[in-house]
Amino acid sequence: MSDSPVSYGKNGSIGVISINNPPVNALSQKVRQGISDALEESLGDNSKILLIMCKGRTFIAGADITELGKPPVPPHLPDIITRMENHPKPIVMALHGNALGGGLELAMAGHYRCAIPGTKLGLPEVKLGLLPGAGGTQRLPRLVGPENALDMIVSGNPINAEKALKMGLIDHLLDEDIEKSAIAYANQLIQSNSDVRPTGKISVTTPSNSNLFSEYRNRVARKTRGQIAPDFIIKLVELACSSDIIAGQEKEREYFLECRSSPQSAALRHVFFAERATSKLPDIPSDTQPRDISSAGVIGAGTMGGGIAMCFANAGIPVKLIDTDSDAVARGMQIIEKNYANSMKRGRFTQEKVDAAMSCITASTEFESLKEADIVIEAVFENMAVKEKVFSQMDEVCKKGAILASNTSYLDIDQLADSTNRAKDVIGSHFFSPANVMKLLEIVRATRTAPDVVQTLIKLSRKIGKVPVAVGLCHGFVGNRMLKGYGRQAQLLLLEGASPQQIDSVMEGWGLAMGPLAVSDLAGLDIGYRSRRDQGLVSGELPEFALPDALVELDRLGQKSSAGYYQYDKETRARQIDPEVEALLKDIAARFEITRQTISEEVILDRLLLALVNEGTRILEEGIATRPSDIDIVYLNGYGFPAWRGGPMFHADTVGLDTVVEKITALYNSTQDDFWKPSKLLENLVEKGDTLSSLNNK
Ligand code: 3H9
Repeated sequence: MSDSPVSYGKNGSIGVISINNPPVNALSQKVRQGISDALEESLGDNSKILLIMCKGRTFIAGADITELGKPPVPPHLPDIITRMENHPKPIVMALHGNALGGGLELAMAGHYRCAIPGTKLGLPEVKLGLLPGAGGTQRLPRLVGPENALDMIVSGNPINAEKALKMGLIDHLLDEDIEKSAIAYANQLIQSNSDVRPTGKISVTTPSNSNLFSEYRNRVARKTRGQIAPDFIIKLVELACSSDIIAGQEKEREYFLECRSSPQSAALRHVFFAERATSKLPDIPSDTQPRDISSAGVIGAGTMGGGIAMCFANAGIPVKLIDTDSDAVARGMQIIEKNYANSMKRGRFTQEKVDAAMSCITASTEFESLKEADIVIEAVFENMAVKEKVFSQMDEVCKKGAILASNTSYLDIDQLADSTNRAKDVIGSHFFSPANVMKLLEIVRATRTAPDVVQTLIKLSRKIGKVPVAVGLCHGFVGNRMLKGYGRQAQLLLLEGASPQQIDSVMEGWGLAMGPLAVSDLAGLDIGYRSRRDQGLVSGELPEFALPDALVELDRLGQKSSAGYYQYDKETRARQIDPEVEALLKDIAARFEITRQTISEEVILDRLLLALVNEGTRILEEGIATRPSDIDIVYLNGYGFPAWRGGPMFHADTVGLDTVVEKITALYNSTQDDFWKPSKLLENLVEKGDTLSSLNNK
């Protein structure tokens, strides 16, 4: 029996090519070979039409991403696609599930396309740092026009079959029973003597706006900053308007190969697998049954609590939002309503969706109303005594088996578990602000947390649209612990001579969504100030806190008071350099006997990024993170790190660990600062000539 994932057989006059390559029918070498063989075989029989369809849950979801980093093995997809388009018998493509990337490119080379309702069609290559490399940039504009093609390929977002029908990307909507209705459709085409219809021969409609491409480039410039693929895509769609398919595909191939070998694509492919790996924990069997979560409770109706409640409501999970008095609850509900109104204004939500979500949220001042909830998350003031009291109340009220979670950013979950009689049901669920928007959820495993509770949180995260990363217990967990060293370096660089604007611009130029000082201004400088006082630190005593302490004492709390590290325009929130901050910096530097001098871009990048790398590898050493790629996912989804850089750990590999250790050692030698002692893990990896990525396969 052949082990090919592709089979060919006859159904009356129809030659049926059937692909079966679970889980997503990716176009592996074997699949390509199988399709190529089947096309050949069909030439020699009396079939009148060919039908290509897939077994399992989806049509082809694209090229096999695991093959993209390796030397390509024939037959190559673009060659198969050209053969299909030039095939003498009409080819019908029947789609279900997802027709993505190379899958949609293959479909567009067929002569007729049909799909069951709800099928997703898209060219998501840009999300992998690529562009469609098998004719997608040339055929999509021919089928749907250059405007729609630009939107689909530059965003990488799929459209559904219903929209695809309207746009002309498919010809026919099938019934749910794909096999039966696709055969019926193919027979219909035979009866109407439908002929081959090569997509490559269609001329692209001239754009109605003669400035389409330059305007489009400007429109997406901010979003695609630093990435190479989007600009290539725009050029290729423009080329499709003026050249034939052969010339267009030649250029496409050239740009595709450049993207495929770029560090950006390597980084984004790493991210693709890293995101999926976070759900797999080596010490928790994958068949561990999660607990059922049909209802939830959130304690604390502030910004965080409200945002968390919205996450449940958006996923259709009824949630009780609790606070101590009716004013606090009313304020919380008002913030939620305002957030939803903003989402509607931006077109992210419809009125219907908002109504459905709001109907899931019930506000109350009664703790008792939490007694039926399957999970309760506390999001009260960040103070151990306050949280301990809340946990003991939760323990009293909540039903047996309910999960008790804390949204703390720093505190010891073990200590919170001690205030209950159910330590195994206690866990940390660290959302990031704004909780209804930010994708990251750090799931903090305390010493006694039961495995099924961890599994439940992982599954729940995916359900409420979050990317879960399970982490161990330490001050600040993974993200904020790493941020501490990073923030400290930013402060020291300021005293040594850099300006807030310089530091932020360098980091933003490198790809971060916001530089460290702009982020602090956005979050509010008073939060850190209060926490330092709670920890007993004297204001202005340590150089790394002297400036933020001084700013808060001058009532410069950040964006909310229109002044912090910068001055902010009250209307537009645009930031401006503030001479007062420069003067403060001079005074503080003099007080600590630091000579201010010119700081280079390279020094800023090195100090900030290496701080993340050194602390990240200490976190790995201590087993707080499961694998380096989990740390990358934390930084990408919680801290605005650019995905196309792969994350701080991937970046370290890109630089080379020997260079990393050399630079960190030089920083230690010049500062004698213990923070800059290279982590043991880094030293060991360099000694063995290994990479951090080698630790990802856990
Ligand atoms: C391309 O096509 C280039 C061409 O233009 C040019 C050629 C010349 N390859 O996401 P899930 C694995 S580039 C290999 O959890 P879902 C995935 O790792 C490609 N593996 O399921 C996971 O493995 P595991 C363009 C793949 O239902 C398992 O399948 N296409 C691929 O939540 C299940 O995946 C894309 O970028 C692949 N292409 O979502 C589409 N896809 O179980 C990428 C998935 O071991 N794929 N796997 O962790 C997706 O977006 C989602 O997987 C999909 C299903 C929406 C299809």
